Amino acid sequence: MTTLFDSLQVGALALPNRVVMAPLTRNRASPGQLPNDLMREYYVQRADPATGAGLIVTEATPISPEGHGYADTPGLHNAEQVAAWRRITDAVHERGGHIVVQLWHVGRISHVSLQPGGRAPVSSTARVANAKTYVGGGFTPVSPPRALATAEIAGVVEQYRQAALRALAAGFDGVEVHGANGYLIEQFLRDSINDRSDAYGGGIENRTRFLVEVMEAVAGAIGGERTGLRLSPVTPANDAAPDSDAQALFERAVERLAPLGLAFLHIVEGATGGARDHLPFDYAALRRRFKGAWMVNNGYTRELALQAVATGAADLVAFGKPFIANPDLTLRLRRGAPLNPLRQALLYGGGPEGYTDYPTLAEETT
Ligand code: 8OZ
Repeated sequence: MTTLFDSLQVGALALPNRVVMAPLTRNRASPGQLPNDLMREYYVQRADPATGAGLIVTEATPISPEGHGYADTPGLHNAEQVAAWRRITDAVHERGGHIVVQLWHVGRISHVSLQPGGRAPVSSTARVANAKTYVGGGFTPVSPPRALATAEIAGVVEQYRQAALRALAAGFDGVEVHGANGYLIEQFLRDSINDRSDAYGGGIENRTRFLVEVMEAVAGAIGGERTGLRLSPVTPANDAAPDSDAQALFERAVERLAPLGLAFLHIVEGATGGARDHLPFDYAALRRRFKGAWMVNNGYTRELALQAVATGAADLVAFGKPFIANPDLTLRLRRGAPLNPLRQALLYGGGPEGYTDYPTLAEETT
């Protein structure tokens, strides 16, 4: 019988176990949107395959200056950032770990103070989201966006392609495209947000066009075997109101990606960080349309995760909050050891406190 602790070949990645560290925004990058030594320590603490993640998915990482929507998130849009990430990927690999970078464009979930030239954020729509963003020191309502002109969209797709190439230059094992949680890709996918009348709006073929072009560009640049995608078909995150037919939309999206041979699909089940049964959705029907590794996420306990892999319902299970509070999460799951509680107030911004100071089991017993 297959267990959570067995190895798995995922595209080009030979993973030592099936416990994945989910992408987690922590807002601890340095000025210049640069990864730093503190972030390196945090990732290395979770990289040992004997105790930590079989695969680390980094925090969401903007592909371009316009892709930022929160203070102190690390970018992947210039050479300095590539060099800074390289110091992290080298250290993770030295520890025996595997790491992919999550490629992010926030679209309208941004604030003019974070945009180049103080300009409006870009989206599929000019309608403002009823959402807040973190601008350093606190949360503030997002700014009204500007709808991308049809002729501009190819340029954004090109930003994804360039970022994927930079990911390999930075030493990552691959990428996960962030298609979830109400950000730019979902702003194109859902008919509750996308109000365009060009080839990128209207019916399902048009609304899935941007996602498909992005995935073709990324997989075309670095190979489908190094490319994954995160989707959240029913999440309400960031004012993503339900699509009128989420089942048909996401089934068609996954069907259209089949020719790319993606390494994995990462699915947030239910409301991100909330109820797993937020709205009905047939995830198994989605999976039947995908040949690669199936990664599940959202509120998985040890019992749920063991069962998901044992029954074959999932190939990989991504843990978020438990990995923040437990650098040796895999060892703890293996042993059935208790988990450290999360210190919620220390999630976003700040220094080592609530970031690199969570103890391992070994540290607790010495
Ligand atoms: C929490 C805070 C800020 C950003 C997401 C990238 O929801 C995020 C995020 C989460 O995917």
